[in-house]
Amino acid sequence: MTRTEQSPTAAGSGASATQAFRASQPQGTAESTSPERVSAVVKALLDGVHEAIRTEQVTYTEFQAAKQWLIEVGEGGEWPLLLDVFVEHAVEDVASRTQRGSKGSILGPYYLPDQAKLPAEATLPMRPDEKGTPLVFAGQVRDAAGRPVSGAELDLWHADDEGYYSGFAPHLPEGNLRGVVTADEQGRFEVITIQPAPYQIPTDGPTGKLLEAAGWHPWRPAHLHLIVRAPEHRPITTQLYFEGGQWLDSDVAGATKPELVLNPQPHGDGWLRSEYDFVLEPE
Ligand code: MBD
Ligand code: FE
Repeated sequence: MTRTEQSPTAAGSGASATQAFRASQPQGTAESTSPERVSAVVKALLDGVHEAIRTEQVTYTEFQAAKQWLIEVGEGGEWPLLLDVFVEHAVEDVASRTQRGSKGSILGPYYLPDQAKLPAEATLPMRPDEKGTPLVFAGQVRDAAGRPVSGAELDLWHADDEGYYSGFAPHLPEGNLRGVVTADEQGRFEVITIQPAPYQIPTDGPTGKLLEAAGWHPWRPAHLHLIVRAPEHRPITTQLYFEGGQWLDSDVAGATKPELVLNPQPHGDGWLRSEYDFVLEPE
């Protein structure tokens, strides 16, 4: 295949993200919501839309352009991307109000379940010639009382040195830079990977077109995604960023928090090493 045929497209990653989301969902969630709840939330949402239309005196031309654009969001499979970039941080903010333990962040559209199971000291699956600064990511999982959580799982995934995620870019092998690490007796883990690049929202899809039309940049700062879980503990979905990283103060997805910034140190031979501990609260 030529480079052009292999290049990730917005429509390609959108379709994959839509498919991954569908596969992750239990059936019947909408049916179990009471009419009172649906009415309250939808009314608040519509009130917000009507208010924006009146305040900004939105014209028919603009209304029809918005309709056209929304149709394209669906056709491009970009609902997961659009919602996770612009909306999920507010849902996570609400969820985090009842969460003690380590800080969480948004899941985003590129999680895939059932990745390679790895021991406490492991290297994430990567290509033999994987580009990027090697990074050792180590730490310990403890409970609210400070006791090690033996056998906790770290489900890890991140973009490569060009900002692409395996499973959502056809040129990358399945499972690249993804893995489920099981911590040791002491809740400790030490994972070798590479430092990811910042992520750019595809500019050739409807989300990218909106960003361009609004004059907003399409970037997320470089980040690691994690779900940390253990039996009888509330799982933590989070992201870790890199001190001094570009876009850290202007994440397009609004998903950074000061507690989630790593400060990797030189570890010899051009490698970096960073430690981060997690605290899980009881379920
Ligand atoms: C990402 O990599 C991501 O983490 C989020 C939340 C949205 C788009 C791309
Ligand atoms: Fe991401």
